[in-house]
Amino acid sequence: MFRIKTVVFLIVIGAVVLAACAPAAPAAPQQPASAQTFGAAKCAPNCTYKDMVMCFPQLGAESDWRTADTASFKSEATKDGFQLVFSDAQQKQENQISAIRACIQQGVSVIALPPVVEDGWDAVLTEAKNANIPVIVVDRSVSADPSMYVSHIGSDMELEGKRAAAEFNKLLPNGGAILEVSGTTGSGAAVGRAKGFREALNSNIKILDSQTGNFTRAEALPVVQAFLQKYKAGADFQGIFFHNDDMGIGGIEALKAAGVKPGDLKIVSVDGTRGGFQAMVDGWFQADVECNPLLGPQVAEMALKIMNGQSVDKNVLTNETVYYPDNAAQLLPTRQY
Ligand code: GYE
Repeated sequence: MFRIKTVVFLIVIGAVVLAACAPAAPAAPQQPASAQTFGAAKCAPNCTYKDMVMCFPQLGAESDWRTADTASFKSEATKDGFQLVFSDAQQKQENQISAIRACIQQGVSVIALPPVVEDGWDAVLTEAKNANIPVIVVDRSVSADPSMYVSHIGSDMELEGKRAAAEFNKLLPNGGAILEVSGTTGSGAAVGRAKGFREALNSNIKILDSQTGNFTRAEALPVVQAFLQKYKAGADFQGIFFHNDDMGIGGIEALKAAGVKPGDLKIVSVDGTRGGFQAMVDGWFQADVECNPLLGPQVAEMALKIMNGQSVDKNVLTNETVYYPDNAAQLLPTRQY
């Protein structure tokens, strides 16, 4: 009897002690700073495109993808009737930052930022936020805290890398070695594609070497030339992964000059531009992972919503696919970029 009482007593004491030590129930979660309130313009909720001045500090003109992206924003501005403050940063972050500062001075309604690299945006994003100017990060990502911008619209770069790897897994079922010509160092596109690619590549396929071609034809050509001097095509490596079509096209020039023939190597690229389709028709690319540059309409629509104080999604991913040589000739005339 005494024993049972002692046990009950101990259990009760134990429960009291446990309750006292348990962490306090969490306070009701704070409402995250949302797009609903941040960035709403004075004209809200009746803003129209006539009220919109969109700053678009384009990162450069390095590729056909970029040219199509720029055209998409410019034609959308004309169609909708908003003002686009366009600049070309020539792949230099400091140029993008000064363009953004000029836009803040000017008092634009929204900034659509395609960041050349991921890091180093905190200061200027804070300046935009303090000026109550909403920022939509477009295309590539930033490493800054998501509270620093309203939304991101662009491709899933990691998924693109995974898709490219899946193609090599099919093209080299017994394994082998490949080379990688990557995009701009530190850019969300290159970082994401490289990461996804490594995650999904079969372990019997080795990445022999990887160098940046900065997303341009001109810089990829010498990269492939140097590869061909160092490694024997076919024997030392069986394929090349290009992070975009322009670099693939530059690389093909180097391959041709070295006597490599279409089909000698397995080549997979990213973007799905007309140039990439032509490379599939010509037998050079075995697959082209789509990356859609036509972001103008989506970004404009979101910008107007933000101005009107409406809520928007934090991350909007573009729907994309993979293209193959078998119907490339048929699709080529329908390609918009
Ligand atoms: O793939 C490449 C361009 O950021 C998704 O940048 C974009 C990439 C695209 O130069 O062609």
